[in-house]
Amino acid sequence: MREGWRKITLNRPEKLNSFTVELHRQLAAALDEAAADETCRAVLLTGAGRGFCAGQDLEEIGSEPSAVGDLLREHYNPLIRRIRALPKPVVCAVNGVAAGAGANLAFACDIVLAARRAKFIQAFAKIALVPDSGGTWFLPRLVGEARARALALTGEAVSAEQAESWGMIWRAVDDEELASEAEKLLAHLATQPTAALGLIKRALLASASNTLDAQLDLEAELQEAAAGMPDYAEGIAAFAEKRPARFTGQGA
Ligand code: LHQ
Repeated sequence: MREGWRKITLNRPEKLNSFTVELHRQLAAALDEAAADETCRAVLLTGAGRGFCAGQDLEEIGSEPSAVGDLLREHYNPLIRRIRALPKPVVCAVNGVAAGAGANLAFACDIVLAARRAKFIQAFAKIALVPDSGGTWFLPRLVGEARARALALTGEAVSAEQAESWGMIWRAVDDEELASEAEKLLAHLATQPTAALGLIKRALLASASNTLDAQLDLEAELQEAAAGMPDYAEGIAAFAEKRPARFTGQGA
């Protein structure tokens, strides 16, 4: 536990941190702990070794079609939902290759930094599967239909720099600066109005399926909730007094 934030490291470096059921269980538990810990105001997700995550461990996968579907329903889908619903920022530091569900796990996070050596690969078609873990939802929204279709259908790798210039990720950084840049960002987020940031995540999630009318109503509702929180009073006071705000991150 750092000062106000937690780091979660996928740790099967010899297999490029590909997912086994065990790794899923560990990650789910770590995310739940981070969610429950009031002193944790932001989460960093990264990988050990030279890769970020190579998706499903292809040596562990069952041969039954229903086993493939069950893996998604029992582990991958809850993972993506957990990250999107976590009411605090989740930063992903993509330290190396992100393939298959590993790429889409990164896209589920709120802010993605990537080392220049990292690559994003929709590896699914190469093994005659369909992008999962939200890939067919994230990609068109992140990079538009034309690029989403080509990436999903060819499985072509996208470099970190290309990913940044396409708006697929927030920023590509030099390999040796990834850890320090990520930590700087986490240290900043850990001082911010966490409960309000949680409401921002809720609004953005809802916008994907809302009409403008419904979204305007939701914004009014969430703004009212935010304005009832102590950090709002502190933000206004700090502005008036021309000093940095000292947010607690607490809700009402
Ligand atoms: C691996 C893996 C791996 C096991 C590297 N498994 N060992 C969910 C649920 C249900 C159904 C299916 O789908 C899903 C979601 C998915 O994610 S499906 C997509 C699964 N992932 C892939 O297809 C990617 C497979 N990996 C690769 O294409 C390459 O390894 C990449 C491009 C990621 C990296 O290439 P390199 O940098 O050349 O590394 P490498 O291939 O040499 O890998 C290093 C080691 O890691 C190697 O083991 P070894 O014992 O030979 O040193 C690989 O076998 C192992 N590894 N990915 N997914």
